[in-house]
Amino acid sequence: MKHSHSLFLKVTSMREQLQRMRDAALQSIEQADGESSLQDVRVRFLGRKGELTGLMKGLGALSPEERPIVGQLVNTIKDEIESCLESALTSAREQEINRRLQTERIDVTLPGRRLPCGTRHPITLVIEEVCDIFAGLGFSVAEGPEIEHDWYNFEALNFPPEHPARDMQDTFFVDNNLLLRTHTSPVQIRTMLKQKPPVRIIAPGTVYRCDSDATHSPMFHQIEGLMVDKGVTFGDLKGMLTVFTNQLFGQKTGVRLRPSFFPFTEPSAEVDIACVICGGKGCRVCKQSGWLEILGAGMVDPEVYRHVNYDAEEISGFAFGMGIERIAMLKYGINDMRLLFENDVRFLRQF
Ligand code: 2NM
Repeated sequence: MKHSHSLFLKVTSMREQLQRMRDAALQSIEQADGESSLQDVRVRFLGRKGELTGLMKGLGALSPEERPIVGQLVNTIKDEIESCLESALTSAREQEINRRLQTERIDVTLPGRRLPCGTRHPITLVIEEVCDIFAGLGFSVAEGPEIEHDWYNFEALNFPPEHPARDMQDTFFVDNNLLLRTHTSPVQIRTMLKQKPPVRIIAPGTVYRCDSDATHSPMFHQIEGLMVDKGVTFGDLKGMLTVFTNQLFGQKTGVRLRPSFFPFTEPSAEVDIACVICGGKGCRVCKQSGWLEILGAGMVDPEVYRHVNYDAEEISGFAFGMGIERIAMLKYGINDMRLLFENDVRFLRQF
């Protein structure tokens, strides 16, 4: 009886202790604000060093009769705290998701931010347009080095040894036999050395001449063309260039050829178009002549064929060359060539 009375007392005191702990845990859960403070509550009561765990360690001190009674009580309260924590955690997570859905709301139908986008340089635009027109006439694009051997740039093109263009005054020399190409013609020479006729190429690119003033830049751009086959005539040249100028400047643009001279062509011609500014009446741009020179051209000289091992008795061909800066200025109404090299975005954005 004495024994059972003290058992009753001990168990009662443990039960009260456990119930206080449960009430404290449930209150903490109720007051907790969000997932992480709920995790703190879990640590405080159920963690390895938590209050309930501490009490469970005390079970060992109880008698065999007391132990199962209190043990069951501890488990019941542990389960109660745990399930209460679980449901509080679930609703805290739900609340957090709802909060984020409210505050992080985005309108996926809004237009995106535009990336700043550049424009192509007017020189590039003209090169592309000229290449496109000649692509339509069966020409393909060829390229070559900007640093050239004297032989490809002058010798093979029939420039005599004392020609003024070979002078230090006109050409940038890298050393005795190496120079910055003064035209893209060496590309045609390299192509003919590699390839038998028929040849139909255009060669766009940067070229260099020792010349710098209001109307000359030491670095500028050219497109040259070459067509070699059996039976190519001066009439083919004139026809191709007429189709070309009409496509570039408009169907009604007048075209004329004047006799000229180049070391690499014979006969040679200068090609004019009716002034695109005044329509041929005469103005400042065409110096009152009504005509603008835009191309040089001619039938390739047999001396050039000899250098590339072509048989001038078997084939014939024409070649032509034009400066891109001048065409860009005429096409877009640019009155100062320096605008093409300063790269002021306020200018470039207009194209
Ligand atoms: C021009 C004018 C006339 C030309 C000639 C050649 C080659 F390599 F075939 F001989 N290429 N380019 C040529 C002819 C260039 O530029 C005003």
